[in-house]
Amino acid sequence: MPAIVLVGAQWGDEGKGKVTDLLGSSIDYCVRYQGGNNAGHTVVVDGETYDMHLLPSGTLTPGVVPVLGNGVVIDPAVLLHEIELLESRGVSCSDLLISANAHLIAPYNVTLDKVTERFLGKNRIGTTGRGIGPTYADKVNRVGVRVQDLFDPGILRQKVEGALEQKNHLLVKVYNRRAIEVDSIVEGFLGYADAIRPYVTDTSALLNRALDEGKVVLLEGAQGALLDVDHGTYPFVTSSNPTAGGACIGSGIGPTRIDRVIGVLKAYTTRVGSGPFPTELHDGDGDRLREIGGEYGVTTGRPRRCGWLDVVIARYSSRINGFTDYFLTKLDVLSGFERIPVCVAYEVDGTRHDEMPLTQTEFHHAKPIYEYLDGWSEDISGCRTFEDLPRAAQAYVKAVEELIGTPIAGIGVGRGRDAVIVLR
Ligand code: 2SA
Ligand code: GDP
Ligand code: MG
Repeated sequence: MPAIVLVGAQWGDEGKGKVTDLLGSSIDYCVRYQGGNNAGHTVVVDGETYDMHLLPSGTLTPGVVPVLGNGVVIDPAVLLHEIELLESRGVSCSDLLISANAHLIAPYNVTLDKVTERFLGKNRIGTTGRGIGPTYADKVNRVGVRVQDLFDPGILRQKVEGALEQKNHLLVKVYNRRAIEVDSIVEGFLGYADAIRPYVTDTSALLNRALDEGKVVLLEGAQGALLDVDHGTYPFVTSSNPTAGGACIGSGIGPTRIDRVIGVLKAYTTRVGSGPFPTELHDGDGDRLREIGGEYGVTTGRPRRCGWLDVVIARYSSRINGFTDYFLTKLDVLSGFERIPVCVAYEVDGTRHDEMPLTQTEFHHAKPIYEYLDGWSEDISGCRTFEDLPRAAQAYVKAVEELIGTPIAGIGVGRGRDAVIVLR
């Protein structure tokens, strides 16, 4: 099997870290292709919890080579801290490889992210404040700083000067802040150069070579399809392409290399940050999903907004990603609800929509149309086969599979590595 892409099918936090970890024993490389340390991928191994922010979840599997592709944005301080933290827990990061073309998050971009959000007030995006958006803006604006610039002080200074010329104007004139000094930024970056140099390589060449040799490459998406800057609920999105197409751009492999695209779908829905969310619950059921599901941001600690499963979104996600199969996660969290609503369509100003509405305004006005499925009361965390599940839980899985029209390959029934039912 050549390359596999794994994408969050909703607004992130579907359990991608756990599913990546599950696939760990059958892959050779695990690649992050977009985003940065805004991500929070949790993996629980033998009762030990690892929160991966920048490094791929596959780092935790001995023998898997972790790769940060060209599409990732890297905060060097966070990178080195995460490596140190993992190594102090006995996880080796010595095989890590980093693209020379990945962009670096400069301290001024972290500042700008936070200041812009404050300035936006009630219209804020609800970013993680990690400098992600401004760094991708610099990349597209062609004033970004890349990993390779760390090893060429002359170019590095030139790029930082170019970037700060625009930003200091903004900071001083618009945001009433002090100007940022070129020297301090350049010195700060150069301070990381020696530590980062050993990891840097041409990751596109490496991955293509590995695929030629029959190795298995897993491309691990961060955030989720509905946070995609092109296909998500713009402007309430992240500034990269988590969708499957982004995996090629952000890793430097061609689409013909990919033969499986896994969608990770949570059995209900969550969202962190601002933006429309048709099935959001503002009642005791929402609080219950949050508490039982542990729905708090892995990076920021923010409580996640919770709601029922939305298959309009799942079908949309299947379409834009070309999912071959799904992993349905956190089914155990639904135990104990008498009946479980599933959103099958929207009503927008009196009109039924079976597909995602065309415009942002319509989506903001979308009211869920629910089908109600029977719940179950049993604790299912010990189930390891489909037949172990209570009848109503089996019916829920089958109904979801039918409604989304894509096969479900696995079901998550708990946080641990073994808490899974593999179907195919
Ligand atoms: P940003 O910081 O520019 O990427 O924020 C833009 C939007 O993208 C959302 N976003 C996320 N949504 C879910 N999970 C994410 N990772 C962390 C986690 C989030 C956390 O695993 O819990 O700890 O809060 C993530 N990263 C970005 C963000 O909420 C904005 O809506
Ligand atoms: P990711 O960003 O998609 O990797 O997801 P997060 O790690 O941010 O959030 C998912 C949370 O659910 C983590 O705390 C996981 O340990 C947990 N989790 C993953 N799969 C399951 C599951 O099947 N059941 C339960 N109860 N928890 C799960
Ligand atoms: Mg997460």
